[in-house]
Amino acid sequence: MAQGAPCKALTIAGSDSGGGAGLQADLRTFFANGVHGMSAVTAVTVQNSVGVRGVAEIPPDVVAAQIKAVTEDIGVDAAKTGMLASTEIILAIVAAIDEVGIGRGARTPLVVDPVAASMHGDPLLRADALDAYRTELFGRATLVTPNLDEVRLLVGVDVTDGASQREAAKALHKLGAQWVLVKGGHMHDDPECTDLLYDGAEFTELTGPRFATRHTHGGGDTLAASITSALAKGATVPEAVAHGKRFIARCVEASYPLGSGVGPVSPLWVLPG
Ligand code: PXL
Repeated sequence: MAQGAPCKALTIAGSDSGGGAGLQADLRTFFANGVHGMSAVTAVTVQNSVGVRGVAEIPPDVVAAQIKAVTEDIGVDAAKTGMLASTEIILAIVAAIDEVGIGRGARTPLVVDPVAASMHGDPLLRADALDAYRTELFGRATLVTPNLDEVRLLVGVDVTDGASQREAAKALHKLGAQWVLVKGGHMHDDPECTDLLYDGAEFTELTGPRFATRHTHGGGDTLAASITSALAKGATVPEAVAHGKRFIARCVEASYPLGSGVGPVSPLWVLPG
């Protein structure tokens, strides 16, 4: 007997040929959270565990058409963005999500993970596209989830402790996002991973374990995708972020080596055996 369809989530992101990060991480995270995953591909990266060898951007109108195609027929309960590559792609996404009702104030919540570079430092966003994040995308975000490098690029705040993390959250909130999650995972002096959630009124610290592994490729994507999964199922933002934090901790614990470089975090622990 056919079962009812599960909740549905869309990732607007780049492909990682090595399968560690990007839309591959998003789709397996949606699956592991019991959510039907869909993708609007923004770029194809030529990549392995050592680094990014090349990037081919998808034409902006094709990115927009993917968003419209899945929204009009299948429906989207929550969406996220990852690698967006260029200003032109961001502008096409903004027009498409406005048209179909994705984003802050619309029917479908939007998580914006402002991916700027791979963990090896390879650029995944043209430098001139930061402005489109600031002026176009953040104001449409239900939640933004920058890491510390992205915080520095977007608002020029160097996060080194709790006070600067709060300052960064305030500056990011001013750019128009409804909720801000400043991830502290890269603050290596902290024996734990402390992320800060802010809605313009209240700060909430979320603390998780720090694991001694270098295999954390796709960690940011997996966190944002697990938050998006919970939003698709109807959770509030604080509930979804708390879920994401628990989920990513287990994925980092279950990470594995791959190739000669950096291996991925993994949601395989949800499966038996
Ligand atoms: O983890 C950020 C990220 C997102 N998207 C793509 C990536 C990476 C990191 O390498 O390759 C396609």
